[in-house]
Amino acid sequence: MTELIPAPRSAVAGSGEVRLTRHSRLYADPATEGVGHWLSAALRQATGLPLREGRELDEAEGGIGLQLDPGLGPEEYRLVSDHFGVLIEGGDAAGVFWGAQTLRQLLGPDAYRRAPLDRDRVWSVPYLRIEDAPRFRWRGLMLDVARHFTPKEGVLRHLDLMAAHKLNVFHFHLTDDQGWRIEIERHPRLTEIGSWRARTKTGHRASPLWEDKPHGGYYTQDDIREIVAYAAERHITVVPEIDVPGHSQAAIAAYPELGNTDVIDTTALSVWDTWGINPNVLAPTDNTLRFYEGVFEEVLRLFPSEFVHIGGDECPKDQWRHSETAQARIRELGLADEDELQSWFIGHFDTWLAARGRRLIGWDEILEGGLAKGAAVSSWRGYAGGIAAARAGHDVVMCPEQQVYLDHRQDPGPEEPVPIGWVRTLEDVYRFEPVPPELTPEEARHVLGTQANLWTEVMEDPARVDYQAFPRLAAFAEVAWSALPAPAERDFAEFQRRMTAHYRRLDALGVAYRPPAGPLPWQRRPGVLGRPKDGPPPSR
Ligand code: TNX
Repeated sequence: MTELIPAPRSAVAGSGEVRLTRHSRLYADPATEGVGHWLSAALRQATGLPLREGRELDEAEGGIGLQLDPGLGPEEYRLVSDHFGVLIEGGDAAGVFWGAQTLRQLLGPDAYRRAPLDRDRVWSVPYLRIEDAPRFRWRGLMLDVARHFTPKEGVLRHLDLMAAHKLNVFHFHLTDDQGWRIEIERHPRLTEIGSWRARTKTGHRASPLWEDKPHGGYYTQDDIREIVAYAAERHITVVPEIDVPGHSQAAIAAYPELGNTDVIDTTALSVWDTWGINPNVLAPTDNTLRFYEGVFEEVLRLFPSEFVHIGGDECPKDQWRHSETAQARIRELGLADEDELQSWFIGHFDTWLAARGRRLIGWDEILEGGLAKGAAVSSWRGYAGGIAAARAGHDVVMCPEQQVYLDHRQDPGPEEPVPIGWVRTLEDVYRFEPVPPELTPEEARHVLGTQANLWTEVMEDPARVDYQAFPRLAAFAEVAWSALPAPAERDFAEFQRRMTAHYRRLDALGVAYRPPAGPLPWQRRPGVLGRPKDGPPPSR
């Protein structure tokens, strides 16, 4: 009946349909006013209908009503379409918003367009009753804007695509060796120097090819405020990531004193132009701590999210091993080794964030050497980190690279344009289970949810990002939202049947997804850019 993605908890069909006409009104009770504005703007542009504001629910007859129902839980909604019109009720405004997304799907693919194709067409919603609520409260997407920059418009577009899939956490990977993308007023060189690199390795780091063209860009603080506000209107939380103490070469290129100056000449470093794990990490000095406290102070002013991501991944310890300054710090703190030094570094920011009412989240390496109490973990190197963290009482976001790293190829065939990483097909993603069976129900409560990650080393333009993200993000959204059975029992054929309708929505949205039959000629890249064999991702 309905071809909704993600699938709702329950949908019961009636017989008949609501027709939206020039006389249809949209009523939103005060608590859902923001959703009303979003929905009327979206539907007005797609349909050309005026959808005037109703002043009370009765006036919405033959139209659309939005209101809260205190009997429903967070993000839960009920959508009833019958002879009165369409009524969407939610436990909170977010629930009503997800109901509004469902309504858009019910109206058909052209409801996703920005101008009507035909002003005379009839818009209708079948009579039905949908009851729906998410499985997880963290339904995330990470976008790496450091390796390849996505200008602000592209970020806003990702937020729209997330909303259409009922995803609600945007993990914004803002800094890395290859670029610093957020304006920090007190440290202007971070963007003056750190946001541009002279050239870029094409494809896999072992590739012999370079693109000899500067690449860069950054978001001003006003851009960030706009992005955060735009996300909030879509009930999406933006979690910023400032990656420390590894993945920091762009920052060191801008401020050489942040690096291990007693080991290498950090003034010779520039923003990195290739991929992999970078040896040039932050020095564990007071100066570095004060510098990054300044960065985080500005970050906290811009991002109201409970969680702040501090990275913590892939921090090689060689420079610390050879640095007299780092070794002196280890001795002075009575630490056992460099792993504990990293823990101390992360622990410093955990305390610092907690004192400001925020919670730290980091990649699973932050577990090594002990983790502060309230900190949460993004489990990326498989499930193991997440299991260990949940057992130790830490909250977890499950994003194992073997399952939901969308930079990895989605077909074993030689024609796949980005032949890196493990093969993860649409079906593999559909059968991904965020809660590992090893966890007891008590431990499993620490799994806040799940997240798909879009690392962009091999995604040099927006079309390539779309290709890697879709259609797999649709399968991921269903895993994150819907109460699916165990992986082996999931009905992939039925999902694919619904995908037929969903591809039409993606078409209307202008998403350059991977076509079900494989890449088109223009979507291919020469094989030298990646490694043809299955295995761990060669981008590192
Ligand atoms: C690992 S996931 C990384 C990223 C790379 C990615 C490529 C993580 C915390 N670190 O820096 O972009 O693999 O798949």
